[in-house]
Amino acid sequence: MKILFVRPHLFDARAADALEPLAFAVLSALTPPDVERRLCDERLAPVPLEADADLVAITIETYTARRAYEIADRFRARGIPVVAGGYHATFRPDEALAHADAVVVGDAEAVWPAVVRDARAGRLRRIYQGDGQPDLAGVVYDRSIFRGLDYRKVAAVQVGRGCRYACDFCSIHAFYGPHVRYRPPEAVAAEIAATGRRYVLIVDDNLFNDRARAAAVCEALVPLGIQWGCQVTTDVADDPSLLALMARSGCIAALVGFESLDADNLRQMHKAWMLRRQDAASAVARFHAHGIMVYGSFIFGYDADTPETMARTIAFAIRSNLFLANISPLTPMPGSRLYDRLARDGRLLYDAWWLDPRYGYGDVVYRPARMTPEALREGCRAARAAFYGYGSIARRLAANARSSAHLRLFLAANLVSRRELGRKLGRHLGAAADGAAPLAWAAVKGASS
Ligand code: B12
Ligand code: SF4
Repeated sequence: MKILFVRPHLFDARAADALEPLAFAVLSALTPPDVERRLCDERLAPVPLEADADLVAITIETYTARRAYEIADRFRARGIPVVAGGYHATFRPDEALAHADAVVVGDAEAVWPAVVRDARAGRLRRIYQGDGQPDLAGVVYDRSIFRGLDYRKVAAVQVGRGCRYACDFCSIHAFYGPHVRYRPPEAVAAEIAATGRRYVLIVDDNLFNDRARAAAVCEALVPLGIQWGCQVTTDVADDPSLLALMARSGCIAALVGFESLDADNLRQMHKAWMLRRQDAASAVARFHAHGIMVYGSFIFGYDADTPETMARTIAFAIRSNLFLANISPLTPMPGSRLYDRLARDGRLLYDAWWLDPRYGYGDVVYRPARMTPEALREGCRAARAAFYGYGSIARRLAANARSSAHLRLFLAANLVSRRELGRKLGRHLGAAADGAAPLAWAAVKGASS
């Protein structure tokens, strides 16, 4: 039996920020050894639509759904069954089933062996309900599936799943609920050591779910001599000893979800707990004091936002010498409370923006309270242009370049972000809109890097 794993991109084009998609390392480890398996990541190479396979297993995120369905349709037209999984397939299984023979809802660990067995026997079920809470202690990530693929030289590693918070807009809470699970720190350290990589991204959505566990992970990383990045909530900044331990174990950069500088917005996001903490500027200063660069995440478009609040926020991001900034218009993801609220209030501009051919990356898909959708979209564009302008990069570089490692990472990440944004903004999801272009991008346009 041959399984083709497919990781679609947002469009039929290449991406410069592709990291190893761990979902396939998990699926590969769960697949019986006599099954031939191969991963195609559309961000690196075109999908081999003519490939010989007995089963196609495709991962679907909301932004990649349109493209994933195009690819799935092509394989199914050749009589090859398709199984879908991942965030979007979990939130919209019925939609996915219009393009796939089977959908795995939730985590795959508990059901993937049954999917392979049923596919072999030619009797796939429509829905496989993953056990929401597989024990992460036993999860194996088979990285041999990435062999020969030209990913960035950064090992993506997972320490745990879930988040203790429940932000209104977040897919993580919608996917995992209130449960947080962890891998043993020594298993994480052993996996990192086996990759031989010097640079590591811990992909957890919040590494700071549990102080003792976060500290244990850092302790396990110290002997490895690696440099690593992670995602954390701002409350880490209240804990100087943990910041010091993070730095000692090689943490060089952290993505921090500030989301908004406005108290009413934070309340509406269910992030009121942040108001009891120190302000954003002093949080950034504390990370910097330990040599940890700060990648700030900001969402514009909650009800208190206006063009002025956006301008003020981006001035803060530049003045605070953030390493990177993720600046997004509020985008309701299916499954989130935000999506349901905006739908209920009749504020959505599209029924399912991720499938709508009018939607372009970075567009606003709902009616903001205090400005037009266009003003919000343009405000975000202006904010990104200001933050990733060469003047801002030079200023922020001077403040962040404490070592040659900081300097290299800062420059590479800022230049890639600047370029990727230029490529993505306004672009329609899925294959080229005119329908004339073939699905596989390589033959199409020198759009790749
Ligand atoms: C690292 C990361 C990135 C990295 C790179 C990802 C990569 N591999 O190259 C970067 C920074 C580039 C990135 C970019 C983006 N990301 Co991202 N990313 C992540 C993150 C933090 C970790 C992914 C991961 O490795 N997970 C670990 C694996 C093991 O978990 P998993 O993928 O969920 O897989 C399990 C199940 O879902 C299931 N499963 C998954 N796929 C399949 C397929 C089949 C066939 C089966 C059976 C099962 C199955 O089984 C797996 C094992 O149980 C996730 C959050 C998260 N915790 O997953 C966000 C996340 C996936 N990203 C998200 C988003 C929105 C984006 C962007 C669109 C952001 C943007 N606005 O541009 C971009 C575009 C990505 C793209 N090009 O397609 C959202 C997706 C939400 C949604 N509803 O779809 C997430 C969930 C973050 C969030 N907080 O909401 N991302
Ligand atoms: S803190 Fe981050 S990961 Fe946790 S629920 Fe909020 S946005 Fe999601």
